[in-house]
Amino acid sequence: MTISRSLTLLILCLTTIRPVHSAEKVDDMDFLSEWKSQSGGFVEETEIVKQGDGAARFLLFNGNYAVREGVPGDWSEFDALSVWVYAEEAGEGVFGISVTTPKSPDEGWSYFYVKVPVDWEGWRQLIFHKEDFKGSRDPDWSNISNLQFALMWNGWTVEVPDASVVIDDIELLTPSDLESLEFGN
Ligand SMILES: [Ca+2]
Repeated sequence: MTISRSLTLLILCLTTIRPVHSAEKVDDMDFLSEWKSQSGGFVEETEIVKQGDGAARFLLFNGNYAVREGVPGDWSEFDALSVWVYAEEAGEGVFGISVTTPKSPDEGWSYFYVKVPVDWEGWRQLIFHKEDFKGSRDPDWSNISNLQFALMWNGWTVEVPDASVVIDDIELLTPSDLESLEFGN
Protein backbone atom coordinates (compact mmCIF):
# COMPACT_ATOMS: atom_id res chain seq x y z
CA MET A 1 0.00 0.00 0.00
CA THR A 2 1.44 3.36 -0.94
CA ILE A 3 1.81 6.12 1.58
CA SER A 4 -0.66 8.30 -0.27
CA ARG A 5 -3.29 5.52 -0.29
CA SER A 6 -2.74 4.97 3.44
CA LEU A 7 -3.18 8.65 4.05
CA THR A 8 -6.36 8.67 2.00
CA LEU A 9 -7.76 5.78 4.03
CA LEU A 10 -6.79 7.49 7.28
CA ILE A 11 -8.53 10.69 6.22
CA LEU A 12 -11.61 8.71 5.18
CA CYS A 13 -11.69 6.99 8.58
CA LEU A 14 -11.31 10.27 10.44
CA THR A 15 -14.08 11.81 8.35
CA THR A 16 -16.34 8.86 9.06
CA ILE A 17 -15.94 8.90 12.81
CA ARG A 18 -16.29 12.65 13.18
CA PRO A 19 -19.64 13.28 14.91
CA VAL A 20 -22.10 15.22 12.79
CA HIS A 21 -23.98 16.64 15.76
CA SER A 22 -22.34 17.75 18.93
CA ALA A 23 -25.12 19.75 20.50
CA GLU A 24 -25.07 19.76 24.27
CA LYS A 25 -28.33 19.24 26.13
CA VAL A 26 -29.02 21.94 28.69
CA ASP A 27 -32.37 20.50 29.81
CA ASP A 28 -34.89 18.14 28.22
CA MET A 29 -37.59 19.57 30.51
CA ASP A 30 -38.86 16.08 31.38
CA PHE A 31 -38.21 16.78 35.07
CA LEU A 32 -38.49 20.33 36.39
CA SER A 33 -37.02 19.83 39.86
CA GLU A 34 -33.86 21.77 38.97
CA TRP A 35 -35.85 24.90 38.13
CA LYS A 36 -36.36 27.33 41.01
CA SER A 37 -38.86 30.13 41.42
CA GLN A 38 -40.84 32.02 44.03
CA SER A 39 -43.45 33.20 41.58
CA GLY A 40 -44.77 29.93 40.20
CA GLY A 41 -42.15 29.34 37.54
CA PHE A 42 -42.69 26.33 35.34
CA VAL A 43 -45.66 23.99 35.55
CA GLU A 44 -45.27 20.39 34.42
CA GLU A 45 -46.81 19.79 30.99
CA THR A 46 -47.39 16.26 29.72
CA GLU A 47 -49.88 16.78 26.87
CA ILE A 48 -48.09 19.28 24.65
CA VAL A 49 -44.58 17.88 24.44
CA LYS A 50 -41.94 18.24 21.74
CA GLN A 51 -39.35 15.81 23.06
CA GLY A 52 -39.25 13.04 25.66
CA ASP A 53 -41.94 12.69 28.34
CA GLY A 54 -42.54 16.23 29.45
CA ALA A 55 -42.23 19.95 28.92
CA ALA A 56 -42.70 23.12 30.96
CA ARG A 57 -45.65 25.47 30.82
CA PHE A 58 -44.72 29.08 31.54
CA LEU A 59 -47.43 31.60 32.38
CA LEU A 60 -46.97 35.05 30.92
CA PHE A 61 -47.68 37.22 33.96
CA ASN A 62 -45.41 39.97 35.18
CA GLY A 63 -42.88 38.79 37.71
CA ASN A 64 -43.00 35.14 36.74
CA TYR A 65 -39.60 33.52 36.37
CA ALA A 66 -37.87 30.14 36.45
CA VAL A 67 -34.14 29.79 36.94
CA ARG A 68 -31.86 26.77 36.62
CA GLU A 69 -28.39 26.55 38.13
CA GLY A 70 -25.98 23.86 37.03
CA VAL A 71 -26.17 24.49 33.31
CA PRO A 72 -23.00 23.91 31.27
CA GLY A 73 -20.54 26.61 32.36
CA ASP A 74 -18.36 27.18 29.34
CA TRP A 75 -20.32 28.04 26.21
CA SER A 76 -17.32 29.12 24.14
CA GLU A 77 -17.54 26.19 21.69
CA PHE A 78 -21.24 26.91 21.09
CA ASP A 79 -22.65 29.59 18.84
CA ALA A 80 -26.30 29.46 19.81
CA LEU A 81 -28.95 28.47 22.34
CA SER A 82 -31.86 26.45 20.94
CA VAL A 83 -35.24 26.35 22.70
CA TRP A 84 -38.46 24.75 21.43
CA VAL A 85 -41.44 26.92 22.36
CA TYR A 86 -45.14 26.19 21.79
CA ALA A 87 -47.57 29.10 21.61
CA GLU A 88 -51.33 28.55 21.71
CA GLU A 89 -51.82 31.63 19.58
CA ALA A 90 -49.81 34.53 18.28
CA GLY A 91 -50.27 37.37 20.73
CA GLU A 92 -48.73 40.42 22.26
CA GLY A 93 -46.79 38.66 25.00
CA VAL A 94 -43.04 39.11 25.37
CA PHE A 95 -40.87 37.14 27.77
CA GLY A 96 -37.15 37.18 28.36
CA ILE A 97 -34.38 34.61 28.48
CA SER A 98 -31.22 35.48 30.36
CA VAL A 99 -27.90 33.76 30.91
CA THR A 100 -25.88 34.87 33.91
CA THR A 101 -22.17 35.05 34.67
CA PRO A 102 -21.38 34.57 38.36
CA LYS A 103 -20.12 37.67 40.11
CA SER A 104 -19.73 38.73 43.68
CA PRO A 105 -22.81 40.49 45.09
CA ASP A 106 -20.81 43.74 45.19
CA GLU A 107 -20.31 43.74 41.45
CA GLY A 108 -23.94 43.08 40.61
CA TRP A 109 -25.18 40.55 38.13
CA SER A 110 -23.72 40.31 34.66
CA TYR A 111 -25.92 38.61 32.14
CA PHE A 112 -26.86 38.14 28.51
CA TYR A 113 -30.54 38.58 27.70
CA VAL A 114 -32.88 38.33 24.76
CA LYS A 115 -36.52 39.28 24.26
CA VAL A 116 -38.93 36.70 22.88
CA PRO A 117 -42.10 38.16 21.33
CA VAL A 118 -44.71 35.40 21.16
CA ASP A 119 -45.84 36.06 17.57
CA TRP A 120 -46.38 32.55 16.20
CA GLU A 121 -48.65 29.54 16.79
CA GLY A 122 -47.70 25.94 17.52
CA TRP A 123 -44.18 24.63 18.04
CA ARG A 124 -41.21 26.66 16.88
CA GLN A 125 -37.50 26.04 17.37
CA LEU A 126 -36.07 29.36 18.49
CA ILE A 127 -32.37 29.70 17.87
CA PHE A 128 -30.61 32.54 19.63
CA HIS A 129 -27.11 33.19 18.35
CA LYS A 130 -24.62 34.68 20.76
CA GLU A 131 -24.90 37.92 18.79
CA ASP A 132 -28.67 38.00 19.37
CA PHE A 133 -28.14 38.51 23.11
CA LYS A 134 -27.67 41.91 24.62
CA GLY A 135 -25.30 42.20 27.57
CA SER A 136 -25.79 43.85 30.94
CA ARG A 137 -22.56 44.80 32.75
CA ASP A 138 -19.81 42.33 31.79
CA PRO A 139 -21.17 38.85 31.01
CA ASP A 140 -18.79 36.13 29.87
CA TRP A 141 -19.99 33.43 27.41
CA SER A 142 -17.29 31.09 28.75
CA ASN A 143 -18.38 31.46 32.38
CA ILE A 144 -22.11 30.85 32.75
CA SER A 145 -23.86 29.90 35.98
CA ASN A 146 -27.56 29.91 35.25
CA LEU A 147 -30.32 30.14 32.68
CA GLN A 148 -33.53 32.02 33.38
CA PHE A 149 -36.91 32.52 31.74
CA ALA A 150 -38.65 35.61 33.05
CA LEU A 151 -41.19 38.35 32.75
CA MET A 152 -39.52 41.25 34.50
CA TRP A 153 -41.09 44.38 35.89
CA ASN A 154 -38.89 46.78 33.92
CA GLY A 155 -41.20 47.28 30.98
CA TRP A 156 -39.47 45.35 28.20
CA THR A 157 -41.49 42.20 28.78
CA VAL A 158 -45.24 42.20 28.23
CA GLU A 159 -47.66 40.09 30.21
CA VAL A 160 -50.80 38.54 28.74
CA PRO A 161 -53.11 37.43 31.55
CA ASP A 162 -54.12 33.77 31.28
CA ALA A 163 -51.72 33.19 28.38
CA SER A 164 -48.82 30.76 28.51
CA VAL A 165 -46.19 29.08 26.38
CA VAL A 166 -44.72 25.58 26.61
CA ILE A 167 -40.95 25.15 26.65
CA ASP A 168 -39.03 22.00 25.75
CA ASP A 169 -35.66 20.59 24.70
CA ILE A 170 -33.08 23.29 25.46
CA GLU A 171 -29.72 22.75 23.77
CA LEU A 172 -26.49 24.51 22.97
CA LEU A 173 -25.57 24.34 19.29
CA THR A 174 -22.12 24.31 17.71
CA PRO A 175 -21.36 25.87 14.31
CA SER A 176 -21.69 22.39 12.70
CA ASP A 177 -25.13 21.90 14.31
CA LEU A 178 -26.23 25.22 12.87
CA GLU A 179 -24.86 24.24 9.46
CA SER A 180 -26.80 20.95 9.59
CA LEU A 181 -30.02 22.75 10.48
CA GLU A 182 -29.51 25.22 7.66
CA PHE A 183 -29.15 22.41 5.12
CA GLY A 184 -31.97 20.36 6.64
CA ASN A 185 -29.83 17.38 7.73
CA1 LIG B 1 -39.01 17.06 27.06
